[in-house]
Amino acid sequence: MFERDKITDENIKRILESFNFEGSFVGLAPHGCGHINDTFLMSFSGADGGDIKYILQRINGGIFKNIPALMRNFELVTAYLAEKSLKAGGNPMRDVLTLIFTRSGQSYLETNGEYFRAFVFIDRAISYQTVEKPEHFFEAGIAFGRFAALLDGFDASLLFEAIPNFHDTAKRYDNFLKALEADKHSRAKDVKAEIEFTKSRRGITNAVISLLNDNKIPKRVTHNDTKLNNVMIDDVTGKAVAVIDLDTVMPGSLLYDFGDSIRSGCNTAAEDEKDLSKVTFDLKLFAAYSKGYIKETKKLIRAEEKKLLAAAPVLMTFECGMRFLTDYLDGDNYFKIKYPSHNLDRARTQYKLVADMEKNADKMAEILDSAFAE
Ligand code: ADP
Ligand code: GN1
Ligand code: MG
Repeated sequence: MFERDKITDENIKRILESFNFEGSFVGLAPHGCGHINDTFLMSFSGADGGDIKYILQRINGGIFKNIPALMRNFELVTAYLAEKSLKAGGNPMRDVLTLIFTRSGQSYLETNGEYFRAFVFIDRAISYQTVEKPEHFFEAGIAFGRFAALLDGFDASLLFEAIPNFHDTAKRYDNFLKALEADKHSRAKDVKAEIEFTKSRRGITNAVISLLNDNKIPKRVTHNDTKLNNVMIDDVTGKAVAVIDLDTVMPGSLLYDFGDSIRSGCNTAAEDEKDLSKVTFDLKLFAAYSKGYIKETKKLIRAEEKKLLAAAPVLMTFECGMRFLTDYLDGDNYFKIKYPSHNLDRARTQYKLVADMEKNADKMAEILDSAFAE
């Protein structure tokens, strides 16, 4: 097994030989705070002495079972978005995640059982872990809303389902029950309150998936992982530059994307904050994101989706908390952790947010109404 923040010298050699990088290699270091892949910043020195940077990722082969098909999704979606950007007079190398291909024309490299891909580094931009300025979150709303609108014309049937049933909250609930039943690490006794909390919300798990399966709300091409740190914000202008982390772009509901952004961005503390008194749901941030997202998607959203927009954040936050709790019970096989109770701390923040959102349901609906009225 590899250590997650290291790449063997042999693989580094293969990577440098294989990908079409410019300049001479200077070094590489772990980068970012993603929970799934191993991400590194690579530095090169250009012929003129200038710095050239790339992002290198070791794709999580434990989670993504068919990496060639996943990368085909990446190629299709990024090419589609780059064309749209060009047509609109944009700069696709900056506003779309841009793959670096290998010298033999592949979008990834397999070596010694590990899979790597490389991207143009989006420079002079930050992916925030928590919202520092409400304007940034408004911009995140614009970026994810525009992403939905741009992909409205994309043929969803071309996409491979990288993680089946990803936002099927009812199936996630069944997985939670299985992990609880197995209780492989005898952790259930220490998380009785969280187990109760989960069971008491069983009734909401079908809210979106049943409508999607019955074709009562549209299946769209969605991002499915719209957390705040999956959008890059320009250092100078504060505007959103690009939506990144396209592993889970799959057919889904727009409600998932809206809900997951709210889950991650409206928290007044970090996702793994231990002091729950710091974790609250921020309605002003909810208003900022909603304004941006609805501005871009107003023409797209159908009445049946609109009705569920206020409930989507609760569902997605509950689902995410339940996934963290399930992984904790299961022995932490899915999300990267830094210490043994990390997933439990994450689950607790999510459940605190769920409780807070439930109390604010009416206000959330009012805010959405005014965003639609603008
Ligand atoms: P994960 O699936 O593990 O979340 P991501 O693709 O989101 O992986 O990448 C992890 C982090 O790396 C991002 O949150 C961002 O900070 C950084 N990152 C990823 N791609 C780029 C890029 N092309 N340019 C600059 N930073 C990037
Ligand atoms: C993971 O990959 P990352 O860190 O952007 C996860 C999301 C969760 C999120 C919780 C493929 O997102 O579904 O909502 O952690 N991604 C995957 O922070 O499972
Ligand atoms: Mg990410």
